[in-house]
Amino acid sequence: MSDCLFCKIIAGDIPSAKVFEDETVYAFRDINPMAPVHVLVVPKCHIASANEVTGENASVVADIFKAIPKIAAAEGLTNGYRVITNCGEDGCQSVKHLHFHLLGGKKLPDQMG
Ligand code: DGP
Repeated sequence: MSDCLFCKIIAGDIPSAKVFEDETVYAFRDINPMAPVHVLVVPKCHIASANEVTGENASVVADIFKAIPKIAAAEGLTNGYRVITNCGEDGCQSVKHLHFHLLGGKKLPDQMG
């Protein structure tokens, strides 16, 4: 998608601090980190949100969850971490390209806002 921020990051048109890349997955540091480690893990193909995951494109979600333990290990998250995806208006999703926040590096708060 030509007007999608994360598609531009994946294409290299907008710079990012890449931490992982394979055929289907790209991961980079969040510009506004909420934890000592805050990585965004995204599919290279444009999927707008978790609500647009279908039988056709769901394999990339498995690819993302295969990548996450590798990224967590590389980031030294030996004591655990959190994975979050915000979806739609009520989920406060600001970028309309499916992404998973990988957060860790400290004990995270146990309640949701
Ligand atoms: P969400 O609110 O779940 O849609 O999260 C979007 C995240 O994307 C938010 O934590 C900030 C991050 N973000 C927004 N613009 C950029 C950018 O240009 N570069 C990077 N690295 N992260 C960005």
